[in-house]
Amino acid sequence: MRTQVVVVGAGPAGLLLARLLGQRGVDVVVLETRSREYVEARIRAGILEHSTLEVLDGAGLGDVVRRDGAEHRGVYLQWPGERHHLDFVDLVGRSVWLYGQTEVTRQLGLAHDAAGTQIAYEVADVELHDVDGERPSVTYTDRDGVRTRVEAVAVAGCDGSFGPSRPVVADAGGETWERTYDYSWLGILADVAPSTDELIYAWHDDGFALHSMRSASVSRLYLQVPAGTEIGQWSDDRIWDALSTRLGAGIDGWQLTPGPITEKSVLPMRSHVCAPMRRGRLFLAGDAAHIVPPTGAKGLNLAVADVALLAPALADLAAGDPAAGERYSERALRRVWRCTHFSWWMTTMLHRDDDPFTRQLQLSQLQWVTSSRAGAAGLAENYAGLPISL
Ligand code: FAS
Ligand code: PHB
Repeated sequence: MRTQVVVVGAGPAGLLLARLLGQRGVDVVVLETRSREYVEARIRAGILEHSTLEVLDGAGLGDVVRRDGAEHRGVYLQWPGERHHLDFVDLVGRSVWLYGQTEVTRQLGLAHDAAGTQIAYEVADVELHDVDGERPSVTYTDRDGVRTRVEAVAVAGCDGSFGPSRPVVADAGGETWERTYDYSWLGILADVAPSTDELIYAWHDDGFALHSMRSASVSRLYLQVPAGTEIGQWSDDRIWDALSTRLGAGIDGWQLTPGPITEKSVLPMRSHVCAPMRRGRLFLAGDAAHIVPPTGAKGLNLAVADVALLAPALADLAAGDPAAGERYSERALRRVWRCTHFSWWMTTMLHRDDDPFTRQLQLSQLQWVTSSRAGAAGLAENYAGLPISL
């Protein structure tokens, strides 16, 4: 089989890249190990940056986000006794959109249905070949057990942090940076109206907590737990009690309304960057190239930014320009490192640390970004206002 670009992975990066390439008339084959139902049900990110919405507009999905999502002007930062709102629109002229990653993936799937994109779900034994040459190929076993080879002009590694693409780059001398944190997030979905209009990021002596949401009737909340926590150690009551305490029940009479928990999981926290984000005709995008702790709401948005840079480069490569893609890695990594720093900064500022000196630094940072317009604008620019290409 021959095509122009093979996309490995049908998460948001792979599906969006395939969509943008298809719109440019590029032939694409997408390979995915999981079932479509599994991929579309994965509960992950919830916040779309302004620039992400602009990219989704280009993919023909912006209107559904504006219809079904919710525009947020900013977030609350909180520590015991104090809650402060940062208004991103006032600070940097850009808002963010609450719209779940599951919906992004589902809507991309519908767009591919309409376009007739070739997506093979539930494949196995995916292997990449000859990426250093001009005719790379990918072999895989389809769900009927048939071993297949696809030859292409380029391969896009959108297969996340445990897929086959990243090791292919590492094997050629790619550099990796890793930072692990000694805490994780326990996340819940609950069938209860949010107790806040916009997200609350809370610093507390017991640990960090985040009140997010998915709709007017579904809340999404997280709390810091020690790394290695087993979900069974936390009963629903214990979760709600901890969230209520950490999110400041009692501040100006505010209360957290609990409700039925429909999903709970523990998400480990780490930062990881792989450079370069390519090897020959293999190009990495999304979690295949980088992982950020979710405190800065950057994971999904970074994947979108990679794809927005990669799609035109691969289209030019497919059209016969051998130099296309030369600058992709360098351009993408500028934003990757900016978002990696911001995610590390939000994480280390907000999560409980055992060192008393560090706790004073954290509180000083929080007091600064909520009292200084310059400090607030710096956070707002990184959270809501980064352009696709820095
Ligand atoms: P993905 O991991 O989403 O997609 C990669 C795809 O490749 C998967 O479907 C996988 O099945 C497939 N694949 C893997 N190996 C393959 C192979 N050999 N062959 C073919 N396909 C293969 N980000 C936030 O901003 N906020 C959050 O709250 C947040 N929460 C998260 C919670 C969890 C549990 C996880 C794991 C991540 C979370 N993230 C969050 C980050 C997340 O949203 C990612 O940034 C986003 O999914 C990146 O999209 P992709 O790069 O497409 O990677
Ligand atoms: C979410 O809604 O899942 C979410 C929002 C903001 C974050 C992380 C997760 O920083």
